[in-house]
Amino acid sequence: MMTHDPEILFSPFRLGDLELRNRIVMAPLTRNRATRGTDAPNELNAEYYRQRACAGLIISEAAQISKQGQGYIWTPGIYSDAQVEGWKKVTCAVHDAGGKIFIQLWHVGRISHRSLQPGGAAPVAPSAIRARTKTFIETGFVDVSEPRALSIEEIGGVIQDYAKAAANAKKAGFDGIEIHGANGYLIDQFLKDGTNKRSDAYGGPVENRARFALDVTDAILRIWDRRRVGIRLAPVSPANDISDSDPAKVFFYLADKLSARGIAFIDVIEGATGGARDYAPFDYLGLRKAFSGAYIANNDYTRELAIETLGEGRADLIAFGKLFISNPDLVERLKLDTPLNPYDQATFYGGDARGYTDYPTLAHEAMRAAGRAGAGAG
Ligand code: 8OZ
Repeated sequence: MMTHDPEILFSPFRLGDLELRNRIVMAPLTRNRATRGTDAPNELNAEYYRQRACAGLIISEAAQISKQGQGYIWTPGIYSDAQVEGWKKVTCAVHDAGGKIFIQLWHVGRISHRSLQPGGAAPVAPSAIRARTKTFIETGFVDVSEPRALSIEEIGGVIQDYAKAAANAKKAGFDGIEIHGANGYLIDQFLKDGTNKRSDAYGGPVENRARFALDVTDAILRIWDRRRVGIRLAPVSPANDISDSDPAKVFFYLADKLSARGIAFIDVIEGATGGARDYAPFDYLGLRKAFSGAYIANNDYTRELAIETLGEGRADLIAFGKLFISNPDLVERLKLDTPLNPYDQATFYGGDARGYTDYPTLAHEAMRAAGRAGAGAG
C-alpha cells in the first residue's frame, strides 16, 4: 500500500463558497434528545455540538421538516418557531467555537408509527408497502405502521414543507442544507423501485423516480444558494428495508441532474449504513467523477482509510459518525494519532448528558491524570 501524508486530513478545503478548516466532517447522527413536547433543540444539544465544532463541517442530526416527517420519538424538528429558536442556540454555539454547521432536512416517509403522526394517521410513502423494520416510540421498539400512498397533490405539499423548513434553517443561522436522501427514508423510497410502484410522474422509469428528489432540491434552491446545498445518498444500503434493481442507473442519473444544478456536495454512505463497506458492488469513484461538486465519503472510515482515500483523490472530505459521538476532540486525536474513546451504543438514542456530552477530550484526560498524580503525591 502506498503511504500518504496524514496532513491531507487536516488541510483546508473549499466547499462551495465556504472555507473548511480541515477535511473532517461530523456525520449526521440521530440522538433523540430534543425537548420533549416541542421537539425543539435545547442547551444540552447546543453544548454537544459546541464540543464537536473542531470538525471542518458539522452536519446536524436529521431534523424532520414536518410532524408527518417524524419517525422516531424526540428527534428535533425544523417546522415550528420554538424549533427555530432552539436551533439558534446550536448554530450560535458552533459558530462561537469557530465551526460550521449544515442542517440535515428529513422526512421519514413510511418509517414511522401512527403514534408519532398528526392525528394518529398512517405514515405516508410513494406506495402503500409496509417496511419490515422497527422504529422506537416512547415505550420502546415497535414495528413501523402500514403506510398509505401520497396523492400527487400531496407530494406538492410535502415539497412545500421542505421549502418552509429550508427557510426556517436560514432563520436559525445554519451555514447550509443537507437533504437526507439516504437510508430508506422518503426520498430514497421514491428513488428505489423496491418501494416505488407508482404509475404517475413520480414512479416507473428512473427519470420519474428521481423527480421527487430533484423537485425537493429545486424548492430548496429557490431559498438557498446552490453552493450551500448538498445531499446524502446511500446507493446500495439496505437500511430500513430498501432495495433497487439497478442502483447504478438511479444514482448516475441523479449525479448528472444534481451536477446540472451545481449543488455543493454529495455525501455518500458507501456500503450498508453502519455495516459492511463491501455490502454490494458499486462504483463510488465513478459516481464521484460523474458529479461536479465535492464528494464526502462516509461509513466506517478509520484514520488510515481516510488518509489513503483523500491521498488517492477518491474523496474530498471524510465524514465520521460513531467516532465523533465518543470523541468530541476527534480532529485533535486524529492529528496526534492518539487512542480513541470507545462509544457506548446503549446511550446512542435518547437519554440525557450521559453518553452525550460527557465523553472526555484529551485535555480532560490529562487533567484527570494530573489530579490523580497530585492526589498520589499529597
Ligand atoms: C438511527 C436511528 C434513527 C434514525 C439514518 C436518521 O439512519 C437516521 C437514523 C439512524 O439516517
